[in-house]
Amino acid sequence: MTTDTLEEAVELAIKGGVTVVQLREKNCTSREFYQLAKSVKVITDAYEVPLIINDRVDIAQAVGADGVHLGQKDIPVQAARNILGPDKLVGATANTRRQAVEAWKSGADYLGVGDVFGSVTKTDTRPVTVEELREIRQSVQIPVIAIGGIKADNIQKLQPAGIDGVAVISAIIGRRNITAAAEDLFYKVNKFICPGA
Ligand code: TZP
Ligand code: MG
Repeated sequence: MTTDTLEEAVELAIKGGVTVVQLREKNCTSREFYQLAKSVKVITDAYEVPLIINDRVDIAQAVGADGVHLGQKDIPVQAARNILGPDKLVGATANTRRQAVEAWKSGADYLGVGDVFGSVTKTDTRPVTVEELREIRQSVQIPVIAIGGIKADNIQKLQPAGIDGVAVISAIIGRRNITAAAEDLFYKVNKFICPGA
């Protein structure tokens, strides 16, 4: 990260066009995660950008976030929905067609699918090909967001999958000029992923 705080990085990324922020924290206490979520939410609220909390329904609820993102080892989508209610976003990671259909039928609002290009940020991932991504996209009626090693110079390869968006960490947060990196990706998402959106 090239800023002193995550809050600063989030603000710079939003200025470059990021439309949703997901807060991921794997190495901190619940108290620290809660406090970080609260302070990141001050920024996302100021820019009216939705904030989604990774893994933790309790923290999403405690800070009034817009939703939660759940992996295959987190609590089930339906359980999170029961806690958060119909108006919050419940996203799910799905890397096979079966997982995708199950999450969709359980009431997920969107799917995160990857690792599409080999992430250096998360290494315990399963590779998903562009063809598999396309099959998943065709199997569900909720937005499909690709993740994993996506950068401005490989995003175009996702075009045949017909997906709805991309999620990135290093391609924005790991860059020296966070706003410029987000602007570049935003331009390419609109050109190759969501033309006409
Ligand atoms: N799930 C699959 S890959 C990944 C997650 C959370 C990390 C994405 O990070 P990066 O830096 O954009 O590859
Ligand atoms: Mg998780």
